[in-house]
Amino acid sequence: MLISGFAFVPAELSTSGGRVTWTNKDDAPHTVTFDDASIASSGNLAKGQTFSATFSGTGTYAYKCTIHPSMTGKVTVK
Ligand SMILES: [Cu+2]
Repeated sequence: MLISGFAFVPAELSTSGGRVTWTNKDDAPHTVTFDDASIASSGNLAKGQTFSATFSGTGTYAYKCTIHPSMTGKVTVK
């Protein structure tokens, strides 16, 4: 998963579970912060930094960048 052009790419990911990793390709810092606060937030990611989250249960997990709240994404675990 990329963070590029002030967007999560792809914005929606479908997966059977496991680990998902985001890499910030922008010069600006971004976060990956889930609505479900039980999933740890990335904190600020500088350019080139990565963040991984592991999903163990099925469901849809919405997230956003807290610095730029118009940046949103979803991970669906089937
Ligand atoms: Cu951002």
